[in-house]
Amino acid sequence: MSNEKVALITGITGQDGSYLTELLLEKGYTVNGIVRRTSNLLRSRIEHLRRDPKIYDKTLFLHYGDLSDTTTLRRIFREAQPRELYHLAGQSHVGLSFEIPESTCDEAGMATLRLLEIVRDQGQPVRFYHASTSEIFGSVVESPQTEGTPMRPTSPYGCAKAFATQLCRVYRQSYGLFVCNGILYNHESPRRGENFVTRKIARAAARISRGLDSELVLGNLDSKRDWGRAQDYVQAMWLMLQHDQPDDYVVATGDTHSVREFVEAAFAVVDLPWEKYVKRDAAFDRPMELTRLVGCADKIRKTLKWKPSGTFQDLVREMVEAELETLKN
Ligand code: GDR
Repeated sequence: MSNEKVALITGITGQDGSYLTELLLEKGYTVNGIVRRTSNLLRSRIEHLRRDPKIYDKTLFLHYGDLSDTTTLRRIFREAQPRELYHLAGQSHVGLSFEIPESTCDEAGMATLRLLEIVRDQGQPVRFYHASTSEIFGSVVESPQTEGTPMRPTSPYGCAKAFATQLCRVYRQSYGLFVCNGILYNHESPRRGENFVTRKIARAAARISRGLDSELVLGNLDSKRDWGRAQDYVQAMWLMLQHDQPDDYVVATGDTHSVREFVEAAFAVVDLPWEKYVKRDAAFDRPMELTRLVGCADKIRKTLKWKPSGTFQDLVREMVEAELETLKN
């Protein structure tokens, strides 16, 4: 009799994958993660778990694989026998998706199709979480956006995610698979990749305050985003797969702030005048920019009793303080 609490995560070394792994391990799951041969496991966000002999190869297993390699993916499914699949992997930088559109679309779009096909062939039912995104809404027709807002993506990444989101719906309706789209708005943490704007700002504020850098070069300061905490958002992913019905949910705070406000708040933590250090460079602008995205999370709040924690100021402080802490080492 197989253990019911077995999860498989694609993108386990990413921000969300690492927090989700911690959450599932706490809940008594056996967690399997797919990692690329090229992943730098040594400095990865799950290194503390990999070094823990009570966890690694006991309740946490890593499998080498690639999202373009169906044979290996099928082998991993056979070995791990997962009951829940969290599909988080893929190139997720919107700006970069204009420079490498083909690989972005293959990872965000086609890989989801491959996984849906594999899940469809499994002997045991597998609950499937797909990491969808607010980027599917693109040039929005309404604000705030809900699960019913039409998809009008404006980047290669957004287009691929829209394709994958709709495919998940098709597989749910056509084959009765338990597939959920988590339509997540921006979610941040000290583990955010360094080329996303919040981490870039937090890191620069900390380094400038310690005299290690002298300026911060950014793109559009007027863009507004609905920024939440990654730790809360992985909780939402898990809740979706525990519900009795598969469905799609917007996960957001409902509150927006501009990039400029993030900068102001971050430099306030280190008590420096931001105007002195921040420069603008159009090289960081995107060919098409979404200036305002804000989500309505009423459905997940009501149905799954999820809610975000903390304030925008708390999030900025947490990120800047984490950067200051790393500079001590
Ligand atoms: P986003 O996140 O594109 O919203 O996608 P990002 O942090 O990259 O950009 C947010 C906003 O900041 C503006 N900006 C800059 N962005 C970056 N990266 N670097 C800069 O120097 C800079 N200056 C200004 C951007 O133009 C944008 O308006 C994130 C990703 O995690 C996606 O994978 C995810 O799907 C969505 O959030 C929800």
